[in-house]
Amino acid sequence: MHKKNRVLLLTFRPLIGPIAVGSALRHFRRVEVDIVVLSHRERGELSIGEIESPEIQTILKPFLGPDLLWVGLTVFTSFISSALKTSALIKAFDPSLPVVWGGVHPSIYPLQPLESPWVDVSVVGDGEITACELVDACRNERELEDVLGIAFRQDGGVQLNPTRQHTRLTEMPLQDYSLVRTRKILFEKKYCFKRIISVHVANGCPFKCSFCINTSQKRSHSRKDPEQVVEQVAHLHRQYGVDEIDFIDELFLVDRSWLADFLDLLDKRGLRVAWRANGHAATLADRRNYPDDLLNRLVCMGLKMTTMGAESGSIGQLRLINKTITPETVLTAVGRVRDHRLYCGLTYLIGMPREEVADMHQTLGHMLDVHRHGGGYPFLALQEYRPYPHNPMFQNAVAAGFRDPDRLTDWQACIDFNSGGFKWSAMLPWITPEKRRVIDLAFEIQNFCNRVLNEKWEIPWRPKSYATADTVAAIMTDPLFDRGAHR
Ligand code: B12
Ligand code: SF4
Repeated sequence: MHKKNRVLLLTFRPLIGPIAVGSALRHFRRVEVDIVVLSHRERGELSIGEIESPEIQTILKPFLGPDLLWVGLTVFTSFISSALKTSALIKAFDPSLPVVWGGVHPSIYPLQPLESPWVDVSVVGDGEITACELVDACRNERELEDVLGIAFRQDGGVQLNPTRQHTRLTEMPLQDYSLVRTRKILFEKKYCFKRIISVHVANGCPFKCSFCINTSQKRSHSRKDPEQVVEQVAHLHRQYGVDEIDFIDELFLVDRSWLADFLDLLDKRGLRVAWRANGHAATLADRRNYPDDLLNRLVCMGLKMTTMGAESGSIGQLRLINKTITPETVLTAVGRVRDHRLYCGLTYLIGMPREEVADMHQTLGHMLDVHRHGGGYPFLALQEYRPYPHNPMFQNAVAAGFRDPDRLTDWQACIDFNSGGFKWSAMLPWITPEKRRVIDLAFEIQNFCNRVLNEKWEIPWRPKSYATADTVAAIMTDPLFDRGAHR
């Protein structure tokens, strides 16, 4: 009989969660781990759409075997259908092989995965230690009742165990990227750089924006020590010769004393790697507490780009979302970033429950202001608001008529990869046809502002055509906005 000593982790592209879980499993339980990406990318296409069973089967087959302890899936809401198809295929291979769902969707809605007969365990929140304890359970060394942060089926019903504390990142091993078996996806061809790899060094965020998933998940801010991060960078540099590292955690650039230690260590080890990281406009605009010397040093030590949340051009909305910035703060931060010859990304959010057409109009105007102020170089990323339970904005969404689907199949019916993941207009009752039109115009403005970088960086999803300056001027003087004159 085969000794069961392997865990298969499947994902539909996000890699960092599975790498964190897989590295912990290797380190703490010494099991074999295969991380496999079920994506069209594996045949060379950059698509985030649905993946069908025959294709899943082809990618999956070589990795299924009698030595598996359990199979885990990382599930974002938009991948529920793909995750269900995959789980069904695993159960068809071996009905007794436990299927575990972790990641964002099970963390927000822990009981929903168990509506499917193909899912055995749903993992809530951080998964490193939970995954290890699931290995213990498969080896009959622990009862599922004793594994914190899971939901599972029992006695014809479903049991939800108490929540697990957040992972102490300083106690976690180096992230082992070699566990990823489907390599084409390891490096993102992102922007103009060729071999760019995502690295995650911190959980949560010190800010408390009312719409944010970090606020929902009450993830307190914690991060690895600078020594650990520099070791990770050195390792990736050695092993893969990466061109650039993308620090994906929420606010890499905020803690000055941590950053100073990090830069000293990079310097001491002579590591010359390009990198990008997220910042916060409130910090980057603050010349006194975030002096030019520090920005200069960051640039000298390889920082190429920083992204920050602008969210809205309306002061009222910024207050409502508890963003601790004004539109002016963002312009100041953009100016400083521009002066230091850094690329700058700005994220915007549109379509929140108490956002009027006038607020949206101000956001459109702010995007154009940022574009001009940054000399045409800021890269804008506009997203439509999506409600997450357990944060203050969610209450507003519910008050405005939002009902989050309470069954997995209902979520499935909302998925639409052609409109950013979901059928937003149908789901968010406050998005009137008029607001829908403004949101579409906002995307036109975004594309207009991104034109230079879209082409320079050969962004794969860049639009085929762009609005002209005249069209943009016409948009901004559209009678649609008359009623919503700036407040
Ligand atoms: C980085 C990131 C990305 C990167 C991923 C880069 C990479 N190479 O992995 C990119 C840019 C690719 C990306 C894309 C998208 N993203 Co994204 N992304 C994030 C972000 C900022 C961090 C995720 C991350 O890696 N965290 C670090 C890891 C360690 O944490 P984690 O993923 O939560 O994993 C832990 C647990 O969840 C658990 N776990 C995870 N998987 C598993 C599996 C098992 C078996 C177990 C036991 C446990 C477990 O254990 C892990 C360790 O503790 C989050 C926001 C956030 N703060 O979560 C959004 C977020 C996850 N993304 C989101 C979305 C919507 C998307 C897109 C669909 C957007 C779009 N429309 O294109 C695409 C998906 C495309 C695709 N095919 O994947 C949403 C998900 C919403 C939802 N309800 O599912 C989030 C929450 C953003 C948001 N606020 O809306 N994303
Ligand atoms: S939106 Fe950004 S700054 Fe605000 S809580 Fe979320 S991650 Fe933090």
